[in-house]
Amino acid sequence: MKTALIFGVTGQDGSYLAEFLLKKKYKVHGVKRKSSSYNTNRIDHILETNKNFSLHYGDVTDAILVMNIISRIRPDEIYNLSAQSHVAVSFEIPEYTANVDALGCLRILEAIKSSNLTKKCKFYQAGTSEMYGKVHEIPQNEKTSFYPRSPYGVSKVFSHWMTINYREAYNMFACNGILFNHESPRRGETFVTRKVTIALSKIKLGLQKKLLVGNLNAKRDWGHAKDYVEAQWLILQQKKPDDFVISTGKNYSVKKFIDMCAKLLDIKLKWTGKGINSKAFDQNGNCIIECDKRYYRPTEVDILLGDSTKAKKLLKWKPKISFKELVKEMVEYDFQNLKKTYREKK
Ligand code: NAP
Ligand code: F7E
Repeated sequence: MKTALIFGVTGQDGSYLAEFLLKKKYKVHGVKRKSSSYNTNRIDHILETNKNFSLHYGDVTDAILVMNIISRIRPDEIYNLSAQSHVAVSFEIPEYTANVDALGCLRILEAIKSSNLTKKCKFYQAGTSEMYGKVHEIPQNEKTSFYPRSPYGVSKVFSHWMTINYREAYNMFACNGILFNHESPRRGETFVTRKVTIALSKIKLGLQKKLLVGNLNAKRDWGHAKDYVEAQWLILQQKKPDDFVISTGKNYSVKKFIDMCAKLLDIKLKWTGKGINSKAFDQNGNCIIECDKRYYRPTEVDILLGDSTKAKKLLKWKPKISFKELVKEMVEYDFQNLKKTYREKK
């Protein structure tokens, strides 16, 4: 029975990866942060039912804890999914973001080395398309150079190179996944996709009047988190440690995402204006979407599009869930959930 340790298990990907590994008969350990309110809602269903799943308090900003957890569990595989993962927030708390997203990875790598686990333990680092930032070429592949545009992106570049350095210096099985945006009904509520599916569902149910957004023209290569955690596992099952781009190869604008959600909810949108003056009206003539400068970033990543040819060839990986199916699943989940909560309250 293999043992896996997941940093960031309470997050979107952590929860899907834990489910995936438990199905593969792994013993799964996860690290959760101490918080004053419950933060395990994405994994409660497995915590209650699976005896091969256990949680440990920890934080990647605490080197002693990281060291203690790793040396005690001595896992076969470590997935570092922990991060302050919100790009816009990283401009507000850059030093904290670097502490978690850059130094966090280094602390884990160093703990593997100090615990004499370099031969036994494989390591996965959750890299991101945000490292491409102001893109040097379209589409982006493993050889495309980085030009990060946020403290988040810069911190992830540090972790990317640190992972490669430990691989080369200490012969570790340490790999980077360079994952493009991936979403799901478990996506954090302040990322644009989930923010839109929740807000439009509430507007449809008469629980909210308006949705305020930022840059509608940004284009993202959006996949489903379930498909992407499978790729994370596959990366660690190869003969040699390596780095892989994981993406769908198709991109859509934020505006297109909103249009698709509105259509699924039978909201007929009529757009007026351009850029920050864009507005959308519903069939009753109510303005239900506006842009607000609060949601624009000091430096934006305008367009991302991944080329996963290497993953297709070596990992035999390709996304199973289409963009259309992803949007439908997210809209249906939020609409039905909100409808139920609203009815129960009434
Ligand atoms: P997420 O939902 O924001 O989850 C982040 C996880 O990290 C949560 O479990 C969070 O714990 C934990 N965490 C935050 N600070 C920590 C700290 N100081 N010590 C230990 N754990 C900490 O992110 P996600 O969407 O699942 O993404 C997983 C990873 O992939 C992240 O590293 C992200 O940067 C990266 N990534 C994501 C995408 C994407 O599109 N989703 C694309 C590329 C790369 P709490 O629950 O307590 O906050
Ligand atoms: O923004 C624009 C925003 O916050 C997507 C993280 O998982 O994926 C994620 O980062 C786009 C950006 O995700 C709003 O300006 C417009 O262009 O959903 P997001 P992200 O920044 O792409 C990458 C791969 C990661 O690694 C990250 O961890 O949408 N946008 N209006 C908005 N974004 C937000 N959040 N809110 C808005 O109102």
